[in-house]
Amino acid sequence: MKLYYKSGACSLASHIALRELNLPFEAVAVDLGTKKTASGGDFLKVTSKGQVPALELDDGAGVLTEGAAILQYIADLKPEAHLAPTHGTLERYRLQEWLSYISGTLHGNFSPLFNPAADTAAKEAARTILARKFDYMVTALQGRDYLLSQFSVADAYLYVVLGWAPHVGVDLVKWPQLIAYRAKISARPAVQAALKAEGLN
Ligand SMILES: N[C@@H](CCC(=O)N[C@@H](CS)C(=O)NCC(=O)O)C(=O)O
Repeated sequence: MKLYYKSGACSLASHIALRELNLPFEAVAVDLGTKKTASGGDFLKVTSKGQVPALELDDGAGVLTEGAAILQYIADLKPEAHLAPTHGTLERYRLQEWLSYISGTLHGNFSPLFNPAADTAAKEAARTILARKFDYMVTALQGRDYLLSQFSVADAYLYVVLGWAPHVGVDLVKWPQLIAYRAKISARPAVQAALKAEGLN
């Protein structure tokens, strides 16, 4: 498999999942501005969406896009590791519920903050919305270590998205519970390995 990624972007969650499971893969860095891969290849030929993560599957099975799908695909390669609950169970729907929320609501509200074309008012509005969502996340995580009954790919995704906050003027110090949650996930060897591979620690 080949994981197309940009350092620190949402693709880091898929990268963490691959390392959690010790799966063989090649990591290919992408310049999202030029849509070129590190070796000068045309990323738009890999996926015309031009977005990371993109996972090129083995045996010519094609390219999978969308973090929520990729994370579940990776988790299901080693079900015994329980990075995703078993298909058909309520817990599996809980995982999908979280992946949708993290992608659509959390990640989605970061987008204006990364968009140089967004004006100050749009950015301030996004910060206000994110603050409310972070309050919700504190409630959701109250009394639990992880989003589900154990570490899952949803935690890898939430870890990555929360990590963007200080880079866009949202100080997580107002949410010490989220800082503690991130610290716990950060301590995982696979997370450290993925950060190192992406030049982030
Ligand atoms: N819906 C996609 C969104 C992926 C996404 O927003 N990727 C960002 C990096 S975090 C990206 O590639 N941005 C470049 C672009 O949109 O051109 C998913 O959930 O995977």
